[in-house]
Amino acid sequence: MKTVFSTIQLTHAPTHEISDGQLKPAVEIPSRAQIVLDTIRERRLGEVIGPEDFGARPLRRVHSPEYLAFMESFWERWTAAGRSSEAFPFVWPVRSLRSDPIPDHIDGLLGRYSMDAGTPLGQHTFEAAKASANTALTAAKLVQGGERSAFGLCRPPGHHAGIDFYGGYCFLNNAAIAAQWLRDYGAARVAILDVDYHHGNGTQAIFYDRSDILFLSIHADPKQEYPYFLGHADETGVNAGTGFTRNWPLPLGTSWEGYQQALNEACRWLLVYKPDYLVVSLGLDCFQDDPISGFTFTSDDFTALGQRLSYVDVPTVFLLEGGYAVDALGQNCVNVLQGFIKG
Ligand code: Q9C
Ligand code: ZN
Repeated sequence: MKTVFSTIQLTHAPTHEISDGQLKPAVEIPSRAQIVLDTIRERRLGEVIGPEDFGARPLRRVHSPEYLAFMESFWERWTAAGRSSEAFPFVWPVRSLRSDPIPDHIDGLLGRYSMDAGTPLGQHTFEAAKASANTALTAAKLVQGGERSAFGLCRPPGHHAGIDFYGGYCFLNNAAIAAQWLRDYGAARVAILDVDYHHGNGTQAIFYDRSDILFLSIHADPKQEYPYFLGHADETGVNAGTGFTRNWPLPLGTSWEGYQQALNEACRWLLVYKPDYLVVSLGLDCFQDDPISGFTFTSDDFTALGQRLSYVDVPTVFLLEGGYAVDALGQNCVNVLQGFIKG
């Protein structure tokens, strides 16, 4: 399986994040990508190639022009306001406040275009996010060109980012951008299976009213876990998209044993839907030693996960999402990918 990666993705190097209401060391850090890359080479998964530059068009198919313009101009405006360190939003247009008009002040804009205070936005963040999206698009193009599978070593991740907001360490929704690109270049149906520990709220919202992109997500119950405000079992799509979103919220402490029933159900939906392509939002944060998560997967369980996905037998694009136990991240990630290859 080929891997796509660009070192530009390492330039987003946050120092801190606001987690559990406190300022803590950042966990979505460059060494995550580095260890995955090192393990891919050690275990000879396959060739590693750089991404192609797809430009702004595929980003505009998913994100609003206003949001992309905000991201593009953010650092200049932030420094013009006399700020010099990574940014955190702190006021949001929640119920009874207005989402329009768009504020002029950078602190208002930060809140308008974000969903949480836990996601540091720095000088090189958007550059890295664009490289990450190009990595996803290049992996999608490999599979569109006839490869059975490809791995986009995306970082920063994408699945929490919505049409016009960032959050959950995500800025551009790599999986959504790749899925939409596959639709635009010939596929009739694309499925996204999100196995990150956290619900993929951004991806779900982007495709919620559509039947041409199926969204399936298995994750920690949002009543107990981030992102709290989406990912419940009764969210199944709206209008033309009714029935084309499915969520499997699982209790904290879920093991591979408990996970498999949901995964088998999700795989059955895939068999019925018969997508031309499958995009897997591949978080590795279901791991037992993940510092911010509460499931109990072992490293071997990730091999079994890859194996199970190979039985679905659809051309598959794997895109890295979360996973914060850095020492084991390379092993866990390559286990999924080699489990898939070896079936
Ligand atoms: N108690 C991804 O995995 N902070 N994002 C949670 C932990 C946000 C995770 C606080 C977690 C975002 C891509
Ligand atoms: Zn996650």
